[in-house]
Amino acid sequence: MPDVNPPRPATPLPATLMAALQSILGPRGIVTDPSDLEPHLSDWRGLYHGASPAMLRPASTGELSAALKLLYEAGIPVVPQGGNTSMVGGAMPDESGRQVILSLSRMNRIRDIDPVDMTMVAEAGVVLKTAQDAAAGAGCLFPLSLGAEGTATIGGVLSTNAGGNTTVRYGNARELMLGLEIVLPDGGVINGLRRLRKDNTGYALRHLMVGAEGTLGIVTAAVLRLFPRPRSEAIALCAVESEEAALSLFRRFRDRDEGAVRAFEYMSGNGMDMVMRHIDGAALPLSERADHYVLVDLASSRPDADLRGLMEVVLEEALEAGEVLDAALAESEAQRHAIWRLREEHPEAQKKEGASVKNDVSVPVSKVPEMIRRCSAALMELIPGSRPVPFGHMGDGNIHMNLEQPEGMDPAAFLARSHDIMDCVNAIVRELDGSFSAEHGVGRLKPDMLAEWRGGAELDAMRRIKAALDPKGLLNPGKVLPA
Ligand code: FAD
Ligand code: 2HG
Ligand code: ZN
Repeated sequence: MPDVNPPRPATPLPATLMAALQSILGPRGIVTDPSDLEPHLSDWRGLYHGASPAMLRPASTGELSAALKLLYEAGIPVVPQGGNTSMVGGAMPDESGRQVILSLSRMNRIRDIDPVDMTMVAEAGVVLKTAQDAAAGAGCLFPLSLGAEGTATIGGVLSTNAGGNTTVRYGNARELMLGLEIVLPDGGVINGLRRLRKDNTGYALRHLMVGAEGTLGIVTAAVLRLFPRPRSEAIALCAVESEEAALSLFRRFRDRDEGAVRAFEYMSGNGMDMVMRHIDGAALPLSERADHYVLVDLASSRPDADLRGLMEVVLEEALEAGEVLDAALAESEAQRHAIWRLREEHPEAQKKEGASVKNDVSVPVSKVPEMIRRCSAALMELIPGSRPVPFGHMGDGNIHMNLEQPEGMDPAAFLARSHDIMDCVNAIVRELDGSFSAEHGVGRLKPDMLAEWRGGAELDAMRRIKAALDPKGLLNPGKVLPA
């Protein structure tokens, strides 16, 4: 459990500032009613509960720029918030009651889709699923895909450099962005909505903003890359013999046809048991329970690609080698959806099972099996009866090395051990040349880890960049950089 203080009552904004903001943003542009603010003051994991005097909802880049300029002059701290699905408390105002929330929810237009340039210009408040659907409507694909896609926004996924299920094929959010429109902390606007594949014109400020978690500037719109839509697909759920067998299966697919692998996701027996227990309609399409599973998702834009053939050949080889124990190939869209649901519902099932501690770690792909084995053993020794729930993006070396409380243990007593649990995993991940945050970011939860892992010249350079762009330290204070 993070160390936090109870929220203090919000400090109202000065009346003159309020009046000036109202004249810029209009009646729909400022929320101060406590019951309307309430959903914006707690995070998805329930780790943080903040306080805030107001939430600003600008309807345009011009409005946002003018409002931010006023707040900057008045020295008011600002916390950008998209869909509020951060796993690290990144979009939470703190307990001081002074931080204003900035929501981009009214900036939710798709400004343009160009199937020749293969680009989409989307405002920051566009929900990820809406962007995917708009791309599909134009006969294209926007490939970023994650469990929170019905709520997470374009501004949020870019600001966290989100990964998700298809990174193995298409890259993180960064790789899917060509240009950005940005509002700086003092209200300055950078119009970088260039749809260019090549653009080496000075420092790549757009890339500095991606993954900055709202500490350097506000993303207001983005040029996103589109891809040809898939016309052939094959999806299977496999029970595999071990973590090593899962990696070996990944290599078999990659060696045969690297471009065909759209997702390669690992799940443990513990996690799948929780999905079966808590998720309505979940059913295992295999003959029996296993300790390890993988979801293999192959896709191609070629209508004649024989992906089912590829799937069958590779699985046959792996069955003969004793790596795959059983496999179910989706025969219909409904079965495809049902298999993906078993994977996507892992976070929800873990939440319903009780208290858990998340470790969003990455290691070189070759070291994933060793990492899972060593962390699982160390965690069970640290807290007897606890249940490791490793799952996630094996093809990227990114496993959510989560730990569920022992059955019957007081959740608060388990969460009191959060620091020990994270330290235990991080020590092993560090030995394996990994990272303490693969895709969820640093947010409010992990600045201390950033100091420990990225100290010296690297952290110093980060601090100098922050001081140069936000000299008053008003944008998302307390996030990413340690105090
Ligand atoms: P928020 O949570 O609102 O904000 C995230 C951060 O970005 C905060 O620091 C905030 O201040 C900042 N921010 C938001 N909008 C802007 C903006 N316009 N300009 C500047 N800063 C801004 N993440 C993954 O990477 N991969 C996954 O597979 C994945 N799966 C998830 C599954 C579930 C069920 C949930 C709840 C979360 C998951 N996440 C995953 C984490 C989260 O969804 C992503 O990090 C997502 O990118 C956050 O988007 P959001 O709009 O909700 O941003
Ligand atoms: C996922 O891959 C998300 O489902 C969430 O990144 C991971 O709940 C988690 O730990
Ligand atoms: Zn993930």
